[in-house]
Amino acid sequence: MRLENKVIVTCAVTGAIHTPSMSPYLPVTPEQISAAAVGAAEAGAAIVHIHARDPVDGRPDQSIAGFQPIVTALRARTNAVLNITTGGSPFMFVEERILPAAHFKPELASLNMGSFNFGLYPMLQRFQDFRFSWERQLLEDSRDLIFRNTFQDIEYVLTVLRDQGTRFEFECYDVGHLYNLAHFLDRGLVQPPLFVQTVFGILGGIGSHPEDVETMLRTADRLFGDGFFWSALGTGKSQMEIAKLALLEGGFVRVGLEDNLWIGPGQLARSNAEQVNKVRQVIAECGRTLATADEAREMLCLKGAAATSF
Ligand code: KMH
Ligand code: ZN
Repeated sequence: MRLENKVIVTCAVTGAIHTPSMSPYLPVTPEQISAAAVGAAEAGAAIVHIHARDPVDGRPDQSIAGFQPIVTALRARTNAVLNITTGGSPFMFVEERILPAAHFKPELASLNMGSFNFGLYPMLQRFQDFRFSWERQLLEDSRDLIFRNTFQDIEYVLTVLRDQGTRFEFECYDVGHLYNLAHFLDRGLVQPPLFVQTVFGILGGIGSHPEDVETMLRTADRLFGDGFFWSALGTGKSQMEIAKLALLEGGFVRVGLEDNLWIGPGQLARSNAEQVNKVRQVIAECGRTLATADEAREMLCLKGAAATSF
């Protein structure tokens, strides 16, 4: 792993996993999503990871029109690196998921490195009252959900976005996904330094035990040597524990309401910035400092905001 004392904090402000009835603080409209991202950047996030939603009912929306007001507002209001999702919702096909990143040509886009079961239905135990029928349905339907990211899908995203100079947040949810990334490295389809985002605690992926973190880090170290920057995200209540483990090992962190709605036991986070501020304290306790957006651009070899199409 490439070691840096500076920490790149990514904040994923809304995602496609949580639903509006789960938290009144989940950003849904373009105004809420862009305000959340600006707030996260002001709190210290160098990168904001963006999804869009239908402003009326909060459904994931991967249309160019859905992203347009968000990226336009962010370009005007923050210097943070905009990372546009190509994961979209795990229920969508890759042709739909790639649309906003192919159109807006961001500096950074997410890329999911393998297919796996994506079980959201355990959240039905915690949340029972939903304002919109699609919310319960989404959780129920995840019993039979495979988040499809075949070699062909990955190669498609890689080649379309690479030709426009977009680099990637490689999302790896299990050990095999690191090997898939190594396969694309061997084929020359991805270039170091790789920005490897290891994801812990999705039902269907690796767990969030410290040994799971160790396994992912050691495997990535063996496969990529000093050719990668490591970042980690823990879902749900594991968020800050995983962040601390990653920070102590020299990694970067991702927080945000996409992956965790909470700020403490039984206490909903009132904003994305609140989680960024919390992880900043952990960063300081670990003797590390925050990377600015421009420092993140330099480390990750990004093309710069001026070269995007928004
Ligand atoms: N919520 C993450 C675990 C993507 O946007 O490409 C999944 C994600 C996928 O971030
Ligand atoms: Zn995402």
